[in-house]
Amino acid sequence: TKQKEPELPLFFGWFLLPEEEERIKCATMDFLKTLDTLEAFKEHISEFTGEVAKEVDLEQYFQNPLQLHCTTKFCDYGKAEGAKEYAELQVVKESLATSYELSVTALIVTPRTFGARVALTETQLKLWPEGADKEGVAPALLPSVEALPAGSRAHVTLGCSAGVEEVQTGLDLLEILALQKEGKEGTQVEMDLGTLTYLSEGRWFLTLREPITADTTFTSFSD
Ligand code: 2AM
Repeated sequence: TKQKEPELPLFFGWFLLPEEEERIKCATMDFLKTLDTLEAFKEHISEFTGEVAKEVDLEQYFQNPLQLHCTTKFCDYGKAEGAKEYAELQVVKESLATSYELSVTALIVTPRTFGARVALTETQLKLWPEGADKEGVAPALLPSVEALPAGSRAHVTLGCSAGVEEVQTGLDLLEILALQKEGKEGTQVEMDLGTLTYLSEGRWFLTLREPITADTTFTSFSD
C-alpha cells in the first residue's frame, strides 16, 4: 500500500514569543517615529512619497505582519525547490519546537520594506538552507550576494508598504549589504540606538549599538 506523503508547511522559521514580539514592535516603532523627523531623512523624502516636501508617517506607511518571525525555509507546501529535502533533514526534525535566542544587529528601512537583520550563530546556521541567500536574487546582484557570508539574508520582516510582499525584505537587506561592502555609504547620523546610514534610493540602515535579543521557537507554519 502506498503511504500518504506527510504534508509540507508554507515555511519553517523562528517565531518570536508573544511578549518578545511586543517588546520588539515597541522598540522598532520608536525608531520609525524618530526617523521620519530627521532632517537627513526629510531630504530624501521624495523617494518614499514620490513628491518633494511632503511628509510621511512611517508608522502608517508600513503595514505590520501578523506574527514576527525569521524564515529559514519557504516551502510553499512543497512547491518550492528543496522543500522536502529541508523538512527531512535530521537537524530540522530535531530542532522543531525548541527554543532559540535570536540576535538583531541592525534595522533596515526602504520605500518597500522595514526589517530587522538577524545575526545567526553557528548552531542557528545549521538550520539555514544551503543557497537560501541567493534564492530569487536578480542576476545583476548575484555576484555580490555570493560574496557575502552564509545567512546574510536572515531577517525579521517588521512591515511592508502597500502592495509589497514580505519576501522583498530579504532582497532589500542583501542589496544594502552589497552596497555597504562596496563602500557606497552616504550620510551618517548618530542616533540613540546606533549609527544610521543612507545608501541611496531611499535605503536606510541602522547599525545597533547593542544587539536586541529575542526568544523564539523554531517551528513550521501553515496558513
Ligand atoms: P519574509 O521571511 O521575508 O518575511 C510566508 O510568506 C513567509 O515566507 C514570509 O515571512 C515571507 O517573507 C517568506 N517568503 C515568501 N516567499 C519567499 C521566497 N520566495 N523565498 C524566501 N522566503 C519567502
